[in-house]
Amino acid sequence: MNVENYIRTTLEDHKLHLTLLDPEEQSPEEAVRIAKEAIAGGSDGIMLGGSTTEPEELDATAKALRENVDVPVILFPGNISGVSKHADAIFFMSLLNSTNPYWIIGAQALSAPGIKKMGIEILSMGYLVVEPGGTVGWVGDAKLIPRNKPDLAVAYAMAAEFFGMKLIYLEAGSGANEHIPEQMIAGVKKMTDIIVIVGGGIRDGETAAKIAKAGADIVVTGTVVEDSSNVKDKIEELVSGIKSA
Ligand code: 1GP
Repeated sequence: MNVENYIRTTLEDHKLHLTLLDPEEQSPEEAVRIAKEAIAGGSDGIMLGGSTTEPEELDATAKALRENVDVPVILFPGNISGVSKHADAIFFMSLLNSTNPYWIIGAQALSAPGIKKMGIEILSMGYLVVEPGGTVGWVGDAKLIPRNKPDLAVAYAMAAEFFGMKLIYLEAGSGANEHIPEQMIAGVKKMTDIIVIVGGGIRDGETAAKIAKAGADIVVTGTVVEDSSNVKDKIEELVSGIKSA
C-alpha cells in the first residue's frame, strides 16, 4: 500500500481521522481489537507511537495490526526507538520548534540508515508543538508556540513546505486541556499547500468538526480511545463531526 496516495485519494472524498495507539498501553491483541472498533467507527488509519517505546512491543503491535487490519499503520516515533519494519509508513518528522538539535535533525540522522533498510514508506513531516504542549513539549525541549500567535505557526509551516515536507502536524500535546486554536489552523491552511494534521486534546465530535472546518485535513485522537468504554461509538461521533465540515 502506498500511504501517501491513500491519504491524498481519501482527501478527495473526505477529511481523515487517524487513531493514535501507544504500544506500551495494551497488548498487541488488544491493540488489534481497539483498531478494528475504530475502523468500524470510520477511522481511516492507525498511528503507532509514544514518548517511550520498547522496540519489541512496537514490533509485535505493528505486526499484529498489519496482519489484521486493512487501513495503513503509520509510525509516529517519539525517539529513535519508535521505528519498526512491520509498519506501512513512518511520519519522518522534525520537531521544528525544538531548541535542541537532537529533536530537529539528530534523532532523524541516527535512525535514517536503519529506516532505509526496513524499506518502509517515508512521509516527511514538520512537527510543531503549541501551548500547552504536554509531555512532548517538555521532552522535546520545545519553545512552545503561544496560542495567541497564529502567525508564528504559519511561518514555521511555510518553512516546512519550503523544505519539501509533505505534512505539517500542529500538536497541542496528548491529553491537552486546550486543542489547537482554530485561527492558527486556518492560517496554516490558507498559507500553505501541504497536508495539515491537528492533534492534542480533541475529545468530542463538536470539537473535531470545528478543527476540520478550520482547515485540518487530518484529525488525530489518542486519549479518547484509551478513556472510552465504547471505541466504535466514540470514533463514529468524531468522524461524523469531521465529515460534517
Ligand atoms: C498526541 O496529538 C496526539 O500526540 C493526540 O492527542 O491524546 O489528546 O488525543 P490526544
